[in-house]
Amino acid sequence: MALRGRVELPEGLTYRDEFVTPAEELGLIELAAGLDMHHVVIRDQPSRRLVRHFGYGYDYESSRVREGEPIPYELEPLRRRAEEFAGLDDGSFVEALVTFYPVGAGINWHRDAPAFGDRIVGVSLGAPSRMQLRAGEGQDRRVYEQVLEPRSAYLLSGPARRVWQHHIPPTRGDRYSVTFRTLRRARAAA
Ligand SMILES: O=C(O)CCC(=O)C(=O)O
Repeated sequence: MALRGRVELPEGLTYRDEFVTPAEELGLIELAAGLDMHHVVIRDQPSRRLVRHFGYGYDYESSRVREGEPIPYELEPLRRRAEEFAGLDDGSFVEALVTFYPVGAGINWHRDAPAFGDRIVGVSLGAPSRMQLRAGEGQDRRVYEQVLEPRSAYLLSGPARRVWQHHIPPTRGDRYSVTFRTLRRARAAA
């Protein structure tokens, strides 16, 4: 789908290439490929992408967050690196979401659930893809497209997280992502 609007870098979007090494990428893909993942089902419609939540789970039907199985130790170094990238203390990222996008899968326009905190880091593995972002309506529509190279990471914070919507158009190759999120409740209590 064509992105129409004034091109503007969203405030709060930071992108970094080579966030993980090729060897780390291979290990992470191996880990992700071995996971038992499930399709996201929203209003009886299963998504093409597959997910597995750690730390906290997200119920897409009720929009509720609930505590789930612990983040696997193999993801801990990546979690810590993502926290440093986001300027967060050790232990801030309490949720790790592993997503598999087989060829042709993407994710629709959305903002991440308000239950999650203000800083979100996504790490891309496998096939390259694009993240498109949009904000505002009509004449005020602003748009941006960020290529997500394999091994890269992005940080969504501030307006890029709270105001802008993002989506990933159908991928041309198998892509994995690991998304780290804080909990608003946990941050408020800290
Ligand atoms: O795969 C990605 O990098 C984006 C994931 C995402 O937007 C989400 O799960 O809400």
